[in-house]
Amino acid sequence: MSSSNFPSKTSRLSENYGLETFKEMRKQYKEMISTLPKRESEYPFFDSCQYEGFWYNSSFLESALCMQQNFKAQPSDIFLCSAPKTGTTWRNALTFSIMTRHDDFTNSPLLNKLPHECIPCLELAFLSNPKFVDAELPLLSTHLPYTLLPKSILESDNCKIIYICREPKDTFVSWWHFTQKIKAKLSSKVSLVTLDQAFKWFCQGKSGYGPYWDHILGYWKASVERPERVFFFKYEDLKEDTLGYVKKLADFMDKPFSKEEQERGVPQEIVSRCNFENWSNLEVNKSEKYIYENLPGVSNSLLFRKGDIGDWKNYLTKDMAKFIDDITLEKFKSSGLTFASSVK
Ligand code: PAP
Repeated sequence: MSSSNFPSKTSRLSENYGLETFKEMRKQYKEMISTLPKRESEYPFFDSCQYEGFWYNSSFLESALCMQQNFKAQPSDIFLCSAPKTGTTWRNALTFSIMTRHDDFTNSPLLNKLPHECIPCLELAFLSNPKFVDAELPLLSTHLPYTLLPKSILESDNCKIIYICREPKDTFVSWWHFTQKIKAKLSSKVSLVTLDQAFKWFCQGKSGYGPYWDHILGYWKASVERPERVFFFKYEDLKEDTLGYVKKLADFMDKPFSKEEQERGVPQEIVSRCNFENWSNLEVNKSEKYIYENLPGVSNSLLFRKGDIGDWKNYLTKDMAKFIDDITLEKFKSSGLTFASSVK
């Protein structure tokens, strides 16, 4: 990737940041986190705890709290935010491709790495190596709810947020499959979570980074208040008009396609490279390699399942669907936000 395309920058870590301070900070947060309400986690290797209304894996929360103090957003930064299983991988591949389109695609890191590895995830970077957030490209990703983003992002007049969300029933089904597969991979001795149990957790708001509806609402409200800073869109709309959204994303990122690029079909090229069929068939995306050292069981291939809209119909009873739809209607009433399949 050529560095000339991006502004030279100072570190995104606070001046007084050092490994010792970081270790000390984590120790203090660990103690605080040990006092929080807990529940059995859908992931076999983490505790789940509740903090300021949202459920987190304890280690991610520890890291998110350290980041709140130490992460300094830069004016040109773009934060790719989403709840899990809502289209993170696809949105990240598209935005990364838009941002790096002037480089030769045959050398693109996306051909050998997941978008997750090309774009630092805030809470995971702080868990393993905080210096990852000093990546050259001004793209960073996170599953954190709006309220837990570092203050330097919330208070910035410049940096931008791109948030993708997905219809709640499909998000639930995707999440359930994902967590089941991780458990199955890790050990045949780990008991799997039934669909009914997972459904109960999800509806009670206890899925990772949940309540899912509150996660969406935080970013939705921010996008209504500051549309020039927060771009909010839905997985379903991206599927329906991928080309239109690639252009809208490029405009929002201040990287609009020139007339000449449009004539050469550059936006179409990005759409077709990142579509589910092409993307999921890359060797790297079929790999059983684990994405993160500290997330055992999460292999690249797990991020690609079907990529369909309405797959919930294959798993949920009518009553279950109505139950989720009722929550969606209640939570989003008077917000102006709707999902087609939840509207009665
Ligand atoms: P993450 O939170 O673990 O990063 P995320 O990428 O947000 O996961 O969501 C995974 C979903 O996006 C999967 O949906 P499914 O379980 O219903 O199939 C996955 O298949 C889908 N997905 C991944 N890549 C693409 C793509 N290029 N186009 C459309 N959907 C995709």
